Amino acid sequence: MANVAENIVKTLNANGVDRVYGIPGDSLNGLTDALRKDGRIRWVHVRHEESAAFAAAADAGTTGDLAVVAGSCGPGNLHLINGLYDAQRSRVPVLAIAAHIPTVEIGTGYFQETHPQELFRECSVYVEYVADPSQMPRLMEIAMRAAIEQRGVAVLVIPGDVALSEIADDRAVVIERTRPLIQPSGPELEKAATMLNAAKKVTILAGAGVEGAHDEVIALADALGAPIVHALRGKEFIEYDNPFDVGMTGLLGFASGYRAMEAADTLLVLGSDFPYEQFYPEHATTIQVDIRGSQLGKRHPLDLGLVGDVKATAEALLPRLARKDDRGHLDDAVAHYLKTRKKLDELAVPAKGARPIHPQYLARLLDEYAADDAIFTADVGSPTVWAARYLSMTEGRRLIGSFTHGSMANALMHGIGAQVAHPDRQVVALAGDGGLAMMLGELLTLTQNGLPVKTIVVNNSSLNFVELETKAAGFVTYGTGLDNPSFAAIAEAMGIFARRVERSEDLPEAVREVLAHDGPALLDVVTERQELSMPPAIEAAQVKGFALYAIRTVMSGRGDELLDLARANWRQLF
Ligand SMILES: Cc1cc2nc3c(=O)[nH]c(=O)nc-3n(C[C@H](O)[C@H](O)[C@H](O)COP(=O)(O)OP(=O)(O)OC[C@H]3O[C@@H](n4cnc5c(N)ncnc54)[C@H](O)[C@@H]3O)c2cc1C
Ligand SMILES: Cc1ncc(C[n+]2csc(CCOP(=O)(O)OP(=O)(O)O)c2C)c(N)n1
Ligand SMILES: [Mg+2]
Repeated sequence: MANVAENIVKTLNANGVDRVYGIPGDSLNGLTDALRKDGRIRWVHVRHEESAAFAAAADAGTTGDLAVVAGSCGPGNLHLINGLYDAQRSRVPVLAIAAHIPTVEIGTGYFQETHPQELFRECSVYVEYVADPSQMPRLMEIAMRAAIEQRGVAVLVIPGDVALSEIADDRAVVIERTRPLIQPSGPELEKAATMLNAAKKVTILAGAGVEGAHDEVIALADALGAPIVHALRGKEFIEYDNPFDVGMTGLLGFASGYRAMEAADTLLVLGSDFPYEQFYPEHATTIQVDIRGSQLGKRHPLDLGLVGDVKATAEALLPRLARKDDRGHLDDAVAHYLKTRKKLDELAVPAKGARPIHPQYLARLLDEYAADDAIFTADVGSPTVWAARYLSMTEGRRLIGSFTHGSMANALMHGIGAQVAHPDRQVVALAGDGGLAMMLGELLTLTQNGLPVKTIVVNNSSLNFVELETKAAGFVTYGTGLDNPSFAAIAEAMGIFARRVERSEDLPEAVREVLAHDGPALLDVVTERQELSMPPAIEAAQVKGFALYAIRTVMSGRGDELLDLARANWRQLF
């Protein structure tokens, strides 16, 4: 007779899951032994369970399929939590097997005891404790279905002894994702069409929900004469081959993205949960389309909310729209975008002489030399800024980040999952020096599992993004400096091909070499610490903040730093 763990492995096999991320432990013995005996599923051995969960998030995010992680009892599965939050908030399907202490010890304060159902509650769509083998395989099926249908994390909490118990029903059910056609009703579509037809200046805000609807959204923009602004998670799906593209909005966005929304009399939000209220236009009529009704009007008051899949809704809406012949709004927005783009590109140039390298230049070179179907991951911090502004998407490229959960150190861990899921594609992890150091041991995961991830370190000797936020808020920076070793030397000691670059003139060759290397490779780039990532429209509060920062810096005797800041950024300020 099979035991519970063997049935789990059988079910995973039946569902085409051929890899599990994790670290073993005695409470997981049932599962790891079942995997060993079966032999068909790859155990992706990481060095920190957090990495297993982030890797699974990127795996699921780039394939659309269920990814699986496992952690041992107590601290083992507790380490999964941050990565599971990331997966949950990015809405990707992940199943976590959280092993638990022996059933007889639960509630006694036993060694490694936690209460996983409570711990995982907030970062999951489903979490259940398997108290008895008779609950399986039903709970396994429910958990998988919940993760797949609700696009989120499902957690099964299984004591080691239950995993080793005989199962009465050794079935293996295949769970396929349903693909319903969801679109607004006829009268709702009519209402939307009437509003859009009456509008003079329509702008589209496109988010991650436009995945798979590229051509339909472009057709909509064409009919409406509407510029397309994107939210960060929409970038990878709508920026490419898009004559209506006017860039991103938000603090890290483009001036043109902000302005195209400001100038609109009607804003059409398609599959976006763009969170920053102050960037929505104050007076425009707002129409939002989202596949989940509960998302409607969450960020900004609506004039019309529609539940629908973007692709199906756009298709249904198109025949109801009268083509707008007045292209003034669109032409203005596109012209402004080209101007903004040019200004940003002017910053992506080599630094003079021995001055530290501009991170924009590094990002531009990566964009130029990376494969047409590269998967980029970017750390939370300034790497997110450079990725958003300088990595151009193609139909084949992907951009993965911890964009909604916002956790540091994600790039390498996401890179691991992206590379496992796509062994033949180029995976480029744009890491911060703070982020890389936080999960440095994960470089060993690359060597141990033979993953050719290219890790690019934006080495600015600081928690740079926090420095900028601090300055903008009018505080003197504190606790943000990083004393770094050579990351290239560390990588080499770990068996990774590495280069360190301190001068702009050496960068192009090094980028090419690292990207072309057949195996894991790391590029340690010493970049300008004082680089500014200016918001598209600086609010009065921020100007005041910078002024305040200047005063406080001088008063605290750090005027030299202020001079450095000015020297590094005169290009942007004047
Ligand atoms: C340091 C940092 C700075 C950031 N700065 C910015 C910034 O300046 N600008 C910016 O834009 N973002 C920024 N972000 C990211 C930001 O936090 C949000 O994650 C992002 O704006 C959300 O993008 P989105 O709306 O495309 O995706 P999501 O938040 O994932 O929203 C997608 C929406 O689409 C819906 N949906 C899914 N599928 C469909 C479908 N088929 N049809 C219809 N609807 C569907 C979902 O229900 C959801 O409501 C930053 C993040 C970090 C870490
Ligand atoms: C786990 C975690 N801790 C702290 C933060 C706050 N935070 C956001 S960005 C950042 C700095 C990132 O530094 P680094 O990786 O060096 O990137 P940089 O901005 O310097 O390029 C910090 C501390 C966070 N987002 N996540
Ligand atoms: Mg840094």
